[in-house]
Amino acid sequence: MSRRIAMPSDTARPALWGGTPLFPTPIRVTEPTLPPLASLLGDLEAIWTARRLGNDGPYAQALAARLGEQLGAHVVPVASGTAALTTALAALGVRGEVVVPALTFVATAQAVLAAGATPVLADVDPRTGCLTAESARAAMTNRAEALLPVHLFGARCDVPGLERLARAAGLALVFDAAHALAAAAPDRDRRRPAVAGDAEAYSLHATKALPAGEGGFVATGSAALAERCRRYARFGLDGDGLAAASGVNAKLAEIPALLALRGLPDLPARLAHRRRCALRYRRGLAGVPGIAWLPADAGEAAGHPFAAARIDPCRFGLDADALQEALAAEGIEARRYFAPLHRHPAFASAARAPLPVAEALAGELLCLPLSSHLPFADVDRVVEALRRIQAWCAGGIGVRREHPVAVARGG
Ligand code: T4K
Repeated sequence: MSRRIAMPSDTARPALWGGTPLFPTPIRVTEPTLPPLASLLGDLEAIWTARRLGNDGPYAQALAARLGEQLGAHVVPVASGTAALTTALAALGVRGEVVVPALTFVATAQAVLAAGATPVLADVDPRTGCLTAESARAAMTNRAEALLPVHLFGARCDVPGLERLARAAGLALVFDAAHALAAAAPDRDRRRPAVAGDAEAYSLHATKALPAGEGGFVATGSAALAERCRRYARFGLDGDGLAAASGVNAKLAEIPALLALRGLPDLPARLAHRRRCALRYRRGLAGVPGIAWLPADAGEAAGHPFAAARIDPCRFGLDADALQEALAAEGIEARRYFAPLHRHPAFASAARAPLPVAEALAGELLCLPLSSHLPFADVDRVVEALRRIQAWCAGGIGVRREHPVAVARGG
């Protein structure tokens, strides 16, 4: 007697294998949340009337003042997060080696080069993906002049440990806080620690929780360093109009400054929404084999800039690349943030030793859609997509035959 084989229903069939896409209109991995257009008209009119578009105009100044109050720091607005990093390093006079975590966006290392210094790569913590004092020490030589840790995906680095190391070794310490905008939200209870290290560099890119389009800022506890940052970002010019030091044009223009300024009151609500979405993903996918998260503990990811899933190919049934493709077929954009820095030809020689943790994490990471206004229903549909893809692959339903990139299970 022949055995009957149960055929999966069409709703169980992922789109890549012929099912109906769960998002007929594709969704992006992220998109900016903007203030209502009507609420900006008065400001736009003021800018039009004054014809003041840049050069430390009133909106850039107001943004710096407001952020400064909220961070309890001196704030220098600049043209991008990358410019914020370069500005901080250049203003600190860093020209030698800078220890950078291998797992970050390429901007972190590019900013070091732009400052005229040399990035040296260090491995990262497996639970957070961040640089640790130990991994930094292992990458340091006597040419080291600075540490440049990244609060990756909003997970705060071990700030006290890195500050101790920097102090003991006489190094400058700049934090890449592009993913850590949560620190810029108002802190009514004054529980937030002071600016870490010598300076923190933030991004106001369109993909961030406080989007200006392009923009960023340096936050520092030192008035003198803030002044050197301002000068560097303004062609090196001093008040007398003469260049006293090297510099670039990295000033923040007025319209991006306006967008960030008017978005600032909404920042706490945006961060809270991102956190709720991130927790919904974690809850919705709990128990699905082969899915973990970075940082491992949701509580560590202040502000949840990304929903960074880790895909174990053997347990999930697909690797992160193949899953990205399967999600794209569902109409879901997911991103492989980040290729480790030493995989970029420009930084291949910046690795002095193997970087096994960064390498392993980068091989698994896949960022799922997340924005400050993503509907919960969309989170739930992404969860459904992941569940049906995993169930399909776990069932081994023709995966290996029909999809060449699927991996063998159990290995
Ligand atoms: N340090 C770290 C750790 C960083 O992650 C970054 C930047 C920096 C430093 C440097 O900060 P910035 O100099 O950029 O301020 C994006 C961003 O360009 C970049 O800011 C971000 N990190 C990086 C992780 O991602 P792409 O090339 O992936 O962006 P793109 O254009 O593919 O857009 C991603 C998604 O967002 C797409 O679905 C489209 C959507 N999008 C994008 C833009 C620009 C919108 O909906 N609207 C938009 O205006 O780099």
